[in-house]
Amino acid sequence: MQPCWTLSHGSFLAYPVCEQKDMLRIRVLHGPNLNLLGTREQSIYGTLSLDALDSAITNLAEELAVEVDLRQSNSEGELITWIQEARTGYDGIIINPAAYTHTSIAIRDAIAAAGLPTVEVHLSNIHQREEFRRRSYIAEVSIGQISGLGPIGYLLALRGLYDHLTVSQRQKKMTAPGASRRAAKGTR
Ligand code: CA2
Repeated sequence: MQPCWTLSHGSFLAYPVCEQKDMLRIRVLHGPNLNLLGTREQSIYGTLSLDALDSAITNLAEELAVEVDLRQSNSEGELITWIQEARTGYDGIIINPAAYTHTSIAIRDAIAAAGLPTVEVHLSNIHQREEFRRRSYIAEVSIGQISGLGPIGYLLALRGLYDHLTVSQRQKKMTAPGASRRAAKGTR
C-alpha cells in the first residue's frame, strides 16, 4: 500500500498519517429483517446469508481498493445515526432500507442532510410486487436505484458508486486552481 503524508509546522515535519489517504470509504447499510436472509422467504430474497453477501461485497471492495463498513439494523433510529455519522469519514453510502424504503421520511431526510452520494439497493424488484412497495422515499435522494437483481445488485452498486466517486474526484482535480497549468506541464 502507498503511504500518505501530511505536513506539520510548515514543511519541517512530515508524518505518515494513514496507509492511503485517497482510499475511498463507503458505508453499506442493511435495513430491518435483512439479518434473516437465506433463512426464510428464499423464493423472494434468495438463499445467500447476510454474512455471505457481506463477504462478497468485502471481496469486491478489496479488488477496487475501497474500504467498506458493513452494518445491519432493525432499528430506524440506528440506521439514521449511522447515516448521520457517515458525513464525516465516508465518501458514499449504499443502502437497502428494506421496508423503511416505503415509509421513512426520516431516513430520506438523513440521507439528504448527509449530502453523500447514495445508492439504493433492493434484492427483489420492488416495482413488480405489491403497490405499496413501488413508492420509495429514498430514490429521490439517491444517485441511483438497483432493484430486482438479487445480491449482485450490491456489487453493481459498489462498482457504480466507485465510478461516480472516482469520476467526481478526477473532475475536482481538473477544475482545481492551477490544474490546467499542472496538466500542461505533465505534473500532478
Ligand atoms: O427487495 C428488497 O431488498 C427489499 O428491500 C426487502 C424488504 C422489503 O420490505 C422491501 O420492500 C424490498 C424486506 C426485507 C426482509 O428480508 C427478509 C429476508 C429473509 C426472510 C425474511 C425477510
